[in-house]
Amino acid sequence: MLKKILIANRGEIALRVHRACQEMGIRTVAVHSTADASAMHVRLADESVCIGPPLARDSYLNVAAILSAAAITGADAIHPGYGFLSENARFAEMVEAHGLTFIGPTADHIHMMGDKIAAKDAMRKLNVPLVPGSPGALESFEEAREIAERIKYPVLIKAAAGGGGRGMKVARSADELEEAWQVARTEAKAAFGNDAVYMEKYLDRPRHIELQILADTHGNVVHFGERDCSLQRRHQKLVEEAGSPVLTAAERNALGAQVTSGLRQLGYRNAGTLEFLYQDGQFAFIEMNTRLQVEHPVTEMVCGVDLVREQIRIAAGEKLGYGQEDVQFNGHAIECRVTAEDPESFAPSPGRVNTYHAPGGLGVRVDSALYSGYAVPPHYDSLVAKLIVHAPSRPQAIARMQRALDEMVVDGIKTTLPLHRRIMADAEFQSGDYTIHWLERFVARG
Ligand code: MV4
Repeated sequence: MLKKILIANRGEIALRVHRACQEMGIRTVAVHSTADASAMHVRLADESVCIGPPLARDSYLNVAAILSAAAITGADAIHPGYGFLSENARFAEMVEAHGLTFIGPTADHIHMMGDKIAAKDAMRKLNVPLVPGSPGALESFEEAREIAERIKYPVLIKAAAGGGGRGMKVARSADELEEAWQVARTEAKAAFGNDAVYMEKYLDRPRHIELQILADTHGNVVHFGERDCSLQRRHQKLVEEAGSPVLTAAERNALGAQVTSGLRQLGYRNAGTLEFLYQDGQFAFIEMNTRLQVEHPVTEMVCGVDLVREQIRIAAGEKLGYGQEDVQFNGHAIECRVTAEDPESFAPSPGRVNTYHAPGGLGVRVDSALYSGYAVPPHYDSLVAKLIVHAPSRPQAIARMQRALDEMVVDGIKTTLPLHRRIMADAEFQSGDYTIHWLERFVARG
């Protein structure tokens, strides 16, 4: 088993990884910027190393500083968390080249899934359902026009190096295509240094449903069902649920069987999430994330699994030790992402937290690095707490979330707590009948 893990991250996810390590008897090394010297992840870790100034590029993205920190502390593995270097194939490669274990997939699989065209190619070969579109990169405007005529407008042009909503252009008719093609390519070149683009039929009212999987290094692949992440604004998720309010067990099992058999053929390892659009009863794969995700706790609550512990066991070469038939789905879980932002304008609101009071009680979990007196620095992601509830049914989970939101206090900075209270009280949210467009409209109507 691994003896000491360096956690190459900050905030609540650094704590989340630390907690799994502690329970496994593994020592932890925190790394931090000068802005995070008094952060909770630094306080709780067994050891800590300052890796640079506040700007992420100089600290949490500073590969040389992180590898040096691992060397001087004698760590034998690195957990990247999410964001920062978590999906950087070269980082994974360098970690392993330095004789350390990267707690995640192989550099080759990270690289493959980072190229959205290569990822779709792989899924096509594995018979995972896709959105109709170009078979690969668009070679010319002529080809774009022919494919758009065939699959019918509206269509989307997406950057191969994009993902997460960056570098997408809609063409609603033939006269919008040339501009979409030009702008998409120019922006892709500027943003990613790669102007490869591809085309998909534009789905106008999908849900965003993702499937969690784990794969060990002995050929065992298991899925842990889906998360519905449709409640987002400008590609930032606010609320996630497990399971989706609209999916049947039969649909979940069929998709899961397809995906796990595909990933076994690929030789994928560690944790992964496949993102799908779901509309009119059909799934269409769009992207795969090769990291632990922010919203992993809702899956943990419903399946009773510690996904970080599993990631560490897999990285140490252990077998999963259970099969798909052992994974049970119990009740319903909801996560609210509480951010340090104005709940109406979403303007960032860093600063000192005077009072922090976390809710508790049956079925309530808070993943947060907050404490009373902590100053939320302005340099990083605005997430300050994930409030997660678990209950036997969706209506009971909503009632529990409302109760927990009312108990929770974060004073001194603005947070999105009031917005979460409004969402949970909304009849349309409660009905479960929403798409990826619902939240923007809800926020706009105020
Ligand atoms: C789409 C789509 C409609 N049709 N692809 C945005 C993020 C990136 N992961 C993929 N995205 C989308 N791809 C087709 N063919 C609509 C979106 C989309 C979206 C997807 C998931 C969650 C929120 C979204 C918000 C706007 C657009």
